[in-house]
Amino acid sequence: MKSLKSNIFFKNTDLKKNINKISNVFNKYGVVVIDNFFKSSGNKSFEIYKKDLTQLFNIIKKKTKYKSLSEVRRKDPKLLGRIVDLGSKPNNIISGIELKVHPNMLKLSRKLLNTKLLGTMNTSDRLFYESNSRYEKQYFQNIHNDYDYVFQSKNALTASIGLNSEKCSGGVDVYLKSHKLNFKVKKDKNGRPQIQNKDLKKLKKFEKVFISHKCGRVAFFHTFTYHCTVQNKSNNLRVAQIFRYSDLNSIDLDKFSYKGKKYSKSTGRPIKLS
Ligand SMILES: O=C(O)CCC(=O)C(=O)O
Ligand SMILES: [Fe+2]
Repeated sequence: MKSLKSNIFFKNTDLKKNINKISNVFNKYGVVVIDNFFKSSGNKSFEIYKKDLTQLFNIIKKKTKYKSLSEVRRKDPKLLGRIVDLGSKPNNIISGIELKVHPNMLKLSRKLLNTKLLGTMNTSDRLFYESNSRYEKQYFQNIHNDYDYVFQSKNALTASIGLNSEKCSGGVDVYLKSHKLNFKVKKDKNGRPQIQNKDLKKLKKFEKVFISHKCGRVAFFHTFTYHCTVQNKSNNLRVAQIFRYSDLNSIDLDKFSYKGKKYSKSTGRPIKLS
């Protein structure tokens, strides 16, 4: 069978020239990848954010006894986990908001979701620094689609931005056209939605494409597209920032699971947030 892989990769110049094609590919395959996304946009947020991250970690290194982030990860993984993502949803120190609202990100997200009413929900936005250690495994997702994890709309997408400064491996495997599937999930003992073995078999028939987190590359995948992490095997850390966008016209109020929850009389908010 002929590989469909080459169809999903674009260059930043295509954002101007071929935006309709990009959007058709997204609808057809459930994923589209654009290299050097932020280049020549006349907006320096990407470069500035990368510099900010480096400076932040220089400060952290000064405040700890470690010489590099990889060393922090090796010797005190929980510290690094505490510092950036590895669990921080929302990010507690630095959010990358300047990239999330970069004009090209907003414009393309609107185009891909075919909406004028774009939601920029951020409870599951994340920045992560992933090493090759066994420690990482606990954060890995089995094959999943983001809809099962993320608020809030059936017409939504995840944008995953490569921010690596050093050469590394790892990234995501994405199943082309799998956004058309509709599997029912069952929660495992950790409360994570898992797809069933019989559905996994069906999914394996779809072409799987590996997408690395090359610096400046942005992968947009539909919230129903199945994918999973491929671990970084290099000694450098894989750095990626993940943002979610949605079309608020298709907002799914059931996702807020307000039913059956106890609400505070004074604030009107759920007493225990999920
Ligand atoms: O490891 C990755 O880059 C993918 C993470 C992921 O699938 C997610 O956060 O939804
Ligand atoms: Fe995901």
